[in-house]
Amino acid sequence: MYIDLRSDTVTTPTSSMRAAMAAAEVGDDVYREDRLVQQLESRAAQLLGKEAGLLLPSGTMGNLAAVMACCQRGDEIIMEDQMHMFWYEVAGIAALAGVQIRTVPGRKGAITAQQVTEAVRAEDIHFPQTKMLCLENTHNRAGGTCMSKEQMDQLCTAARQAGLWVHVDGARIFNAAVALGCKPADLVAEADSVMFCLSKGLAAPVGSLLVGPRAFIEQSRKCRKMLGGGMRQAGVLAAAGLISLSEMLPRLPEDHKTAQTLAQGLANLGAQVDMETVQTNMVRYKVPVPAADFASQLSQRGILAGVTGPDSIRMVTHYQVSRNHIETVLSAVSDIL
Ligand code: TLP
Repeated sequence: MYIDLRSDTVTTPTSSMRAAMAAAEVGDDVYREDRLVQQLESRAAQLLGKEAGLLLPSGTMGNLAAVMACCQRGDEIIMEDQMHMFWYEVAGIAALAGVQIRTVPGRKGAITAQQVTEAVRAEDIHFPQTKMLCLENTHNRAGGTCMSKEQMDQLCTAARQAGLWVHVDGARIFNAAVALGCKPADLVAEADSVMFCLSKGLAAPVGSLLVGPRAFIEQSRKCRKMLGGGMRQAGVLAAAGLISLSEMLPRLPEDHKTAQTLAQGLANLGAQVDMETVQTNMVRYKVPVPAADFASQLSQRGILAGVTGPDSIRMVTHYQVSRNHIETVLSAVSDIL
């Protein structure tokens, strides 16, 4: 068995999830007859203080459905230039929604209200219309960093003044809330819609939720269908998702502690870690050897890490990574470096 630190997406369902999945009573969710899906959607909405929720197969589809529900083809949306929606969603926003992304440079994943105001297009025959501001919390490429409630609120105020919709890619929003010591609903109180993933640190096998106002969610439901994401007996997935929220969410602080121990240890061994960015369950760092060689030497020792650049590595902690595993990882890194 490998110690797999490539991502928290690698987590496998817990035994209580498997039992709940086996026992799940299901219906056809396109006919809106799956009670477990409905239960999960309303629980998700309630946790984030929004009216309604929608279960989707992936975070990528959740973000895309949100953009499609809000924008017309030819519209423009604003986001920080390292966001997942810009880097890793196969340009679906351009190719499928027909929407242009306007990027703004950030600092550790955050942009300022002034940058938002300046990026909004004026009324001009030549310009697209700005429709949306997208934010990412926690921020993946910045190393799992959090934007505080104050930062989020300021950005939402600037967006609202310009008549923009605010969508949060909150794939790991509960990690952010834990790290900030803030209620998840408070953190996103001023945002219009939020996507979060069950299939990352929350360990469900499949699934993401989009939450927001009821009319928006109904529009997103149509977009999900158009994208081929209408699911039938999805209650087997919702059963696992409900356990993600009840059993896995409260243990996220453990992953943050393991990530701290890992990051400190790596820094002591000469890896270049910006400790300021180690706020949740991710550790991004640079190594003084080619990252691909480093990762392959780790894998020979039974450890998997993500190669994120010529000299950059990402490690993500999750419920299948224990304190003992971290010791094993640090001793392997010590051997290699
Ligand atoms: N992130 C994955 C990879 O795609 C990079 C990972 O291993 O971290 N938003 C954010 C912030 C994400 O980190 C991810 C997945 C998504 C959206 C997309 O979710 P899925 O994989 O469910 O489409």
